[in-house]
Amino acid sequence: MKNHIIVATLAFTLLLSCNSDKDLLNQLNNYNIEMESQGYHFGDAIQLPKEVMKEAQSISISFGDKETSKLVIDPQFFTLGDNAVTFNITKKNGEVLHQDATINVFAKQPEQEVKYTIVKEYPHDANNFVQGFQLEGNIIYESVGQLGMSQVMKYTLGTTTPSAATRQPDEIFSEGSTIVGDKVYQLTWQHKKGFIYNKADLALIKEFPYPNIMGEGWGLTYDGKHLIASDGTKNLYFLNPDNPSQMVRYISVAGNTQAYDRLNELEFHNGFIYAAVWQSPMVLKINPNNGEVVARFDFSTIAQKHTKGNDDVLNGIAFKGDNMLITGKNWNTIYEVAVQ
Ligand SMILES: [Ca+2]
Repeated sequence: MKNHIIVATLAFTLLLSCNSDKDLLNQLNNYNIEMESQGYHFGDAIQLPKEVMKEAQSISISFGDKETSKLVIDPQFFTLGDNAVTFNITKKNGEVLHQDATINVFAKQPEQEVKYTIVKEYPHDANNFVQGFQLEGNIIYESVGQLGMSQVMKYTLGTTTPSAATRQPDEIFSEGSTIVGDKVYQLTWQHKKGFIYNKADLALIKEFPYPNIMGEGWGLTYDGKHLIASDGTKNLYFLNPDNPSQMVRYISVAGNTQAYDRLNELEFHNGFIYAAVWQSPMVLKINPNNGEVVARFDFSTIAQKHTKGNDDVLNGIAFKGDNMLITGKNWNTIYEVAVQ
């Protein structure tokens, strides 16, 4: 009889403990879900529910290979945008509970919504699945994607016939491109390598492997010092043009109320990075120092005319003086827009 009581008591205690662990994790989960939409800013304290704090001997947050016991949004550990973390809660009885969460860190200032007017329209070859797009003088340099159709080309704005073009092998899917001095650099999607061409005739000079951190190649631009590449995440990578396999630094991108990822075609202009967002009619203007989105262009009225499915999306940004040129994958038009 006595044994039965002991067993029953133990089972009951275990059950209580399990229930309280479950409650604790539920509390933490509700809090994390609420904070995911609200987001944090750098320097904010992470104020976990008091029920969690009361039960905890210590709490740490781990991020893959990094771990901190400071409950503060410290830029040493967190990046702008979404951060996949695990909360590790050591209870007073020594038991350790874990819970995964997404912590969003947002930009301090709201994005400015920029108005624009269409100044002029130019033809764009609707066969071109545009992945890289830049204007120099009156010449468009364009990288065209799709297997079996990938190439780099140049043509005069207002025409669609290339004055030079170089095809890639059939297995290559071309991505972003940019001009650096007398060369053109071009990324590939999943081959983890890029090409360098002679700008004058687009003759291939050499290839280079990506730095390991880049999963794929998406967009590419040049700020006068570094190549800036996107890989479909929230990150932009600054590469040394003399050795593009070397990453100098990277930034993560976010706005004031939302994280952005799938950053695609890029353009550097007057101290800011402009980025298309894959499958969105939005162009972001990004501070290259910290990744904060300072302004946003909503091109949905233009994109609606051309986007019928998932592929034919806005993806070309160039500048003609201070006017922006925009086009998209398989669009038949390049738009010159004056922005405020
Ligand atoms: Ca561009």
